[in-house]
Amino acid sequence: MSVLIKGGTVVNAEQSLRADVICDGGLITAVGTDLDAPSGATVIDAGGQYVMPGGIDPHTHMQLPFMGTVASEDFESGTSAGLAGGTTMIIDFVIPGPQQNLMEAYKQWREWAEKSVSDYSFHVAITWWDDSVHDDMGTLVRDHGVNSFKHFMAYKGAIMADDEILVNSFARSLELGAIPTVHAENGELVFRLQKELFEKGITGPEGHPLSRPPECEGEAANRAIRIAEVLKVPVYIVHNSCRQSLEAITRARNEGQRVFGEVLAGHLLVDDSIYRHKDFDVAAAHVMSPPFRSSEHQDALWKGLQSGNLQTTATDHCCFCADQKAAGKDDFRLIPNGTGGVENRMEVLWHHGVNTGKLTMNEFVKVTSTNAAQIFNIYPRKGSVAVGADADIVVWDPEATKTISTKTDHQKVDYNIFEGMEITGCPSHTISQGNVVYANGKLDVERGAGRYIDRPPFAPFYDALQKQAQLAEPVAVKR
Ligand code: DUC
Ligand code: ZN
Ligand code: ZN
Repeated sequence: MSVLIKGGTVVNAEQSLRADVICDGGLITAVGTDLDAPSGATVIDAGGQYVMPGGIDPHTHMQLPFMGTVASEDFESGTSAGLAGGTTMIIDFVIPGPQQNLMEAYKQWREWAEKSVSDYSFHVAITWWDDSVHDDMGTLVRDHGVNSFKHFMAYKGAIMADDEILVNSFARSLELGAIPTVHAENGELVFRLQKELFEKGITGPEGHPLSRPPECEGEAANRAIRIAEVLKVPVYIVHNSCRQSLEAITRARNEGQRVFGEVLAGHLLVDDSIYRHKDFDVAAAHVMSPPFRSSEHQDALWKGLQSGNLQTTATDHCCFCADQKAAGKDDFRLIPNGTGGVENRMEVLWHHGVNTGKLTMNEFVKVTSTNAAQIFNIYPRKGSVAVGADADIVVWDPEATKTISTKTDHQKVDYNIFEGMEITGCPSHTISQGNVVYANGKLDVERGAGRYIDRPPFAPFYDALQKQAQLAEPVAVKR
């Protein structure tokens, strides 16, 4: 299938220009003025619209088995919802259970993801440690296109990585040319605070944010960053929700450390008063970790995005319906953690970022697509409207308006955390692998059309880091 996108303004991270775009054989084959349509091409009139790289959501959890249940959104429905919102690739997570063989978990997730309708890739979580984990990390990087490993510093007694695991895995990541990523919350403190609150009779969702204060996140972010500093490995902190973790990142970046930070659309826009909602279902629908925070933190996060200290936006899309959230009716600790948003990330970012003047259009492209492609080493195949890149494109209508609602979205969850939000600017068309998969409100997707995207290791840059680590070898004093 070939497609000509005619008369639009191409917006990339580095520049905007009036140009037509031709997609053929799954790739972008021409970007230029007054291009003629190849015979049989579908022509999209992009007059008055922006032609941008499809979004990359670097943090989703489709059909994740978690807290005694399984996330309601699967890889087919979740990637479909993503395409409806202009997101053409997700990076999801393989999360082995404690002691579960890494390769076995990886194969399981690959099988689950085969039904994806858009491209996808996987970070792999390190939830325990022994020689087999060390060796499997090597196999994953060398033979399976994995270049990032995730560490949960929270979820004690389940998937939490303690300092010993962090140190082993960060050091191994450097050896392999992979980047460690962390969910930064001090799991010991969260565990203790949860228990104290529950014993004081705080059993409802209001206990959730109280048990996970910003200080717990700031401490963990700083610890992960300092471990990475000592081991000389870059590090990526997922879903920063508060000023404290942003400050840890900013401080380290100012010192020249290679630290990256992600922020969720939800953390920018939803505030923590929701946890005190009278209706349990509404409050519980917002339970995710780290929790939504006050406006002080939201303001800081926007500034982090504007200053470039936070580089990527994501959703942590991990959906649970009301009947699943009800598991924690009498004990907030049992409410499955997770919220959606893969369909809405780009439009809420555009509305609250570009329309308010907080972000330029080029910065919007950076934080929704290009930076993730660069950090996770798939640029310029992804994250760019350029000849030779994958034809993953969103045609953006800046005048279109809509009211976000679970009644009209495509996400497989019964509550939308942006419910009722009126936005201006959303996709008119989404093109995935050169096919028009979403046009004027209608999806046209094929189960299984999504491809697993290999992400190569970070050589030769890491070779230099390793050499630096060797140069710093101490010399014993001869006595
Ligand atoms: N946080 C969530 O809210 N859900 C899934 C995992 C996570 O870290
Ligand atoms: Zn997390
Ligand atoms: Zn997550």
